[in-house]
Amino acid sequence: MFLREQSGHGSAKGLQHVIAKRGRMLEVYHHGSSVCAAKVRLVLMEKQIEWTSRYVDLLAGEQFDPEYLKINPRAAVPAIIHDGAVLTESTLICEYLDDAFPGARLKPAAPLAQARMRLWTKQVDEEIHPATRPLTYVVTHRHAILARGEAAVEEHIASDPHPAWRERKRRWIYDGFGAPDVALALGTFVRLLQDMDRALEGSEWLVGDSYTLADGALTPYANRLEMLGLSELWRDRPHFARWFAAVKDRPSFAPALFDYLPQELRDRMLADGQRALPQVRESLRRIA
Ligand SMILES: N[C@@H](CCC(=O)N[C@@H](CS)C(=O)NCC(=O)O)C(=O)O
Repeated sequence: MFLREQSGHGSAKGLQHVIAKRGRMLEVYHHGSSVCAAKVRLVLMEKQIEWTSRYVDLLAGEQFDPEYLKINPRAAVPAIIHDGAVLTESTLICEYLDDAFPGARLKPAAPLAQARMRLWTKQVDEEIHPATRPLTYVVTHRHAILARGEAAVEEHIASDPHPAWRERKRRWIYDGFGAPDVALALGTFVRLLQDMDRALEGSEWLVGDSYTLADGALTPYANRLEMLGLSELWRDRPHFARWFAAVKDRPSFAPALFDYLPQELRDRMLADGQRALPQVRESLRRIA
């Protein structure tokens, strides 16, 4: 279970005791393939903040561990504990880290630019993140789950506490690209790429000429699209392509995106992405 890394701070006396003993350190609860957690790791790397890794293995169901649920009752990563305080929600965590720690400022100073930065991060939270899950499932996760046999598939679906999610997962796993919300998700990304390309035509980064939290927020999603074999989406988007190359060149990119991603998972995602190409192309033709 995930608390194994906290030797000497056993869970018997409860979370408050554990937090109090940890003092001023910054602990980050995260997982290698989580896009939201990668967003937070990017900020940590950009600002060169010292942090302690608390790995929550989502694939092993550690997000449902009762001790972790005390940190994030929504059973999701990332979460941080800093100076004894728990904070969840990746976008808020990123802003908090930028405000609370020295280092490069990732939030523009001007109020209007700040609002424009938040237009991007709001879109990530409200539209882009929800669209990522169906795509990731139908391109890659479903194959690994189906390979374990029918009983394991049912167990996987049943492990989700929310009935609506159970139904959606069932369709992603059994119907793949035929699941009802997949075309909608692809359409969301097609629109995103169009919006980003347009914004990047006039400036180096998403909000003006400095790298901001908006660029960091979108980076893990661009990377996920690429890993899932969806780079066709920016074949005719030269400004986006230039931005993505620049983001990849930053020293934060590789450690934030790949250091915690098990190689086997990375290879599987890339291979499944290639395998899904004909279906991706067919779906894109249908929604064009
Ligand atoms: N709005 C939340 C979303 C967090 C979220 O969905 N995290 C995913 C990983 S990216 C997760 O932990 N999922 C748990 C699961 O798959 O059961 C945030 O931005 O932090």
